[in-house]
Amino acid sequence: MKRYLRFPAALFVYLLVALEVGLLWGATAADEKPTVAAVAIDNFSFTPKEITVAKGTTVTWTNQDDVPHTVVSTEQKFRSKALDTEDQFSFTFGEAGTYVYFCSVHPVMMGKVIVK
Ligand SMILES: [Cu+2]
Repeated sequence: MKRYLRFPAALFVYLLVALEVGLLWGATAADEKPTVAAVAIDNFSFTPKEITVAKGTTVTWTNQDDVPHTVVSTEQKFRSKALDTEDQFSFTFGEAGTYVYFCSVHPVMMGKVIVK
């Protein structure tokens, strides 16, 4: 008799785990808005050059070049220090809008963050 009980018990545990995983997945899927975004600085350009994020998102720039770069808002909303290789700069966008920025060392380098 004991032998027959073992299977349903194992199945029950299995179903519980499956249900829990399902709930976790559901919660992740429902949480549509990412709160972090990344922009790489590589080969004298921002990648992606233009990024659209939800309000409240923190964008992090990482300098992957061998030369220093900066991340400076044209409207002075944010300004990084000179970023050496692998240095990072983060800014949290709390308000909707279009934020154009450039590298003050190489002003031809431009990027845009669109916050919705
Ligand atoms: Cu630069």
